[in-house]
Amino acid sequence: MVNGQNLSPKQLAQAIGASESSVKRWVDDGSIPAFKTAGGHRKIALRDALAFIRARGLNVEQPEVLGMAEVADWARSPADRSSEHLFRLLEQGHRNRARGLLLSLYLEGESLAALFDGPMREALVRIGELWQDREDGIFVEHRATAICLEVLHRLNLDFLAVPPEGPVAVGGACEGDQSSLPTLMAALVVRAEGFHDVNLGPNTPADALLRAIDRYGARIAWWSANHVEDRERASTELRGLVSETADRDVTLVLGGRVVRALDPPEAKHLYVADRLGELAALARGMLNGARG
Ligand code: B12
Repeated sequence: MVNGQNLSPKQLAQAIGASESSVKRWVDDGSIPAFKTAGGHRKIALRDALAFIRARGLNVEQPEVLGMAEVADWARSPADRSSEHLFRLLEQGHRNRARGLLLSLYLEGESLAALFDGPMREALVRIGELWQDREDGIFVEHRATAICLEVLHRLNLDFLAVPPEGPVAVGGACEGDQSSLPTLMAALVVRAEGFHDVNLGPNTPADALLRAIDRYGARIAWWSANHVEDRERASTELRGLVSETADRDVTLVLGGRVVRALDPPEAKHLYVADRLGELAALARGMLNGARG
């Protein structure tokens, strides 16, 4: 089991079924970032070990060693990883198995955007249909959301390092919108591309987003609109946000199920997206442009 989120070469070797000397060699040639303890022992941060596993497409034989016991069933045998299966696990409240399925897809190298736009979104669409004809639909929806949040928090806190430097992306869900999943997903997606993310969460007024853009000198601001109380008011707020940001060095990325209904204006610095994959591509493009 991991100690303080750091692994010894021996532990990583055990997890991936490799020899300890191979792992030490990868550390020494720089393939795996590592540091040395006061006693001179090599240590590997869990998130660096996971990045290495994902990048090389390595098989994880003992996920328990990485503190991911819930992945074990999926890692050891070919199992059903479809959105349909995830839906059933979420619907029945099997939190460990649902977490295991999603985290095993992540370990196998699936991009975050693909994970979120694909199985997670698809399973939640099905969950969202339940309340119409089932008495327990709302309870099931809340429980499924909580399980998905657990996965996102795990990715957030344990698996994805926030780059200490680099461009900043800020964002949130619009005022009146209680959704916490899409805006947290957007934060993780831009972070995975190398941005320092600041997620303001659900129910964020445009004015607060504007302040965050200025405070951080943000290059990207994402805004997710999934529910609005008053469409006209939200549309006016959105127009204000677009015009206020026109002369700042920021790209506004709008998404969410009701965003197009708010009739966003045309603007050079504005991008309206249907999927998080588009946000990932835009963030990647901006960083490549900055490097090139
Ligand atoms: C979970 C959920 C809730 C939870 C949210 C909890 C939380 N902490 O997040 C709670 C219980 C609060 C909730 C409440 C309500 N909900 Co609700 N909810 C859902 C559910 C099941 C999943 C939403 C979700 O998070 N999906 C996961 C994300 C990842 O997928 P997504 O939202 O589709 O977003 C994708 C894209 O839009 C895009 N995207 C989204 N944002 C952004 C931002 C950027 C920048 C980019 C690039 C892309 C992007 O990428 C995402 C991934 O592909 C949906 C079902 C569904 N079909 O979506 C219903 C659903 C959205 N809810 C619905 C309703 C009606 C409501 C309520 C009005 C119910 C009520 N009467 O109170 C309230 C509104 C609350 C409010 N003020 O916000 C309806 C909306 C119907 C409609 N006509 O639009 C739905 C569709 C259920 C249904 N089938 O009827 N809900």
